[in-house]
Amino acid sequence: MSDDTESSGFKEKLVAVKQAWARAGRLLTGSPDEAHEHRLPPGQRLVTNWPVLDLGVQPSISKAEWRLRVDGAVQTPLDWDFETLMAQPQIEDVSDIHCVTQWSRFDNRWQGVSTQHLLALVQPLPGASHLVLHGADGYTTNVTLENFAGEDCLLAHSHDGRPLSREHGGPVRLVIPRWYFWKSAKWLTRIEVRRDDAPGFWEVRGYHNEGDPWREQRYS
Ligand SMILES: Nc1nc2c(c(=O)[nH]1)N[C@H]1C(S)=C(S)[C@@H](COP(=O)(O)O)O[C@H]1N2
Ligand SMILES: [Mo]
Repeated sequence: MSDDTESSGFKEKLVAVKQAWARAGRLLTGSPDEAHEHRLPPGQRLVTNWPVLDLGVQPSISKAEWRLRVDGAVQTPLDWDFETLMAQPQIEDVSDIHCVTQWSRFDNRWQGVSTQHLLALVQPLPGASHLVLHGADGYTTNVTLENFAGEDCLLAHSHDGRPLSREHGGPVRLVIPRWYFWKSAKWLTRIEVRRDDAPGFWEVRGYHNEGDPWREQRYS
């Protein structure tokens, strides 16, 4: 009798472990819909603080000084100051941050200008396929035009209703929530639209060229 109870308890544990493996496997190989039932991507842990990651420099740019240039393979290049950015239609989007160094932060409420609005203004030329995002600290990162144009992507000037702090990339950073956070360039000053791909700072140093947290595209 006691043997039976013990072995059924053991069985339950085994099933639980196998279920966990199956779930983990699904995250890597399943459809995106299945994967997103689980909000924390594989290998990530949840934090409630907000870590700061940079190259050891945090440029200090006032709103009066800030400029954004969009150039390259576009019909209409643009050069914005902060006032012009604020005069554009504004959106708010809530999304999760997933950093390749394995922390995730849920429910970030961003305010700013959608990348779709920006693209509608500059009109990428036929053949334009990739972008390089430039930060004032010399940082660069590459992204496909398609991924940049996601409806949850924005040029953010505020987080949780407050101006973005210098350490987190203020006055303006990019937010591309569906990819590891290294694609979200801080202190954004230039967006270069290209007809070819040009790997950025981390992409040439061993990071994955894409960076989908749900597929654990961390390193190449
Ligand atoms: N300009 C610039 N943008 C950057 C970085 C950087 O060093 N410089 N680091 C990237 C990395 S690796 C991460 S994880 C996030 C960190 O953003 P946070 O400091 O606001 O958490 O910014 C990304 N954008
Ligand atoms: Mo990162």
